[in-house]
Amino acid sequence: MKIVAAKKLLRANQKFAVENRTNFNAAGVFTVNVVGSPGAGKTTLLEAIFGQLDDRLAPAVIEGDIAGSIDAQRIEQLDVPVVQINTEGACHLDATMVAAAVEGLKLELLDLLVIENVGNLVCTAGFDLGEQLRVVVLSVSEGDDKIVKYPAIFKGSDALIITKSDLSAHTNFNADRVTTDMKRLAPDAPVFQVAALQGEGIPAVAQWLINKCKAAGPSAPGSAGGSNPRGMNLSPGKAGG
Ligand SMILES: Nc1nc2c(ncn2[C@@H]2O[C@H](COP(=O)(O)OP(=O)(O)OP(=O)(O)O)[C@@H](O)[C@H]2O)c(=O)[nH]1
Ligand SMILES: [Mg+2]
Repeated sequence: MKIVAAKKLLRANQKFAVENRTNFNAAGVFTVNVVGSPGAGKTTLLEAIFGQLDDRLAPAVIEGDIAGSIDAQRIEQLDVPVVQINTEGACHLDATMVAAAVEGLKLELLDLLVIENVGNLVCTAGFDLGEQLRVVVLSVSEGDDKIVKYPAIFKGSDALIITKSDLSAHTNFNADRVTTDMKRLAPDAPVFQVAALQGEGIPAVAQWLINKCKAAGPSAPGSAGGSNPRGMNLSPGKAGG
């Protein structure tokens, strides 16, 4: 019987993640890994953001789901290029899946590539996909104790987006507690609150993303950087969270 240690798998993933990041950098594409529980509101958030980007960024999406293409169809309706990955049981994307999906996109035409990971607060924490940013989504109906109970995914994220704030009054969710817990684990990560269906809080998130794209390198968002490298940080980033 052959036993492959988890550490070896993570090391192999890291190699592909570094390659992905190098490719994204060379193509001038800023890449964001969106993680969160099933149903936290990840796709709805993307729909709302894309609705407010106008022509300021040229986006594309990789959708990760265990099965089906419901989310990819939603993104396609916005005329945003999208590739669906079906993990067929795996509870997270890995860097090789992303590398395969990227073959279905014209990276050189893009400014922003959003990867919506499989809905999961645990498995997704350990796998660097080659992204420049990881954003974690937490909806108010999930409870305000999640940062304490699932610290790795929050600690390894560059921003927290609290979703479904329109439902707050119907829950005992304490946004101050969540913000304090997040600041303890990831002091530099901004915390946003949105009600994506209503569009509330979305302009701030969209502007933050645009600023991050701009700060990543010399290619102006909207100009789809071509072969101009953005000079992004090629360090291994978020693995092993
Ligand atoms: N009230 C309210 N409902 C929301 C909001 N955002 C999302 N929802 C609802 O929450 C449900 C799940 O939203 P999705 O965006 O599909 O969630 P997801 O995180 O992409 O789900 P998976 O991809 O399956 O993990 C849908 O019924 C949405 O309409 C919001 O801001 N307010
Ligand atoms: Mg989704």
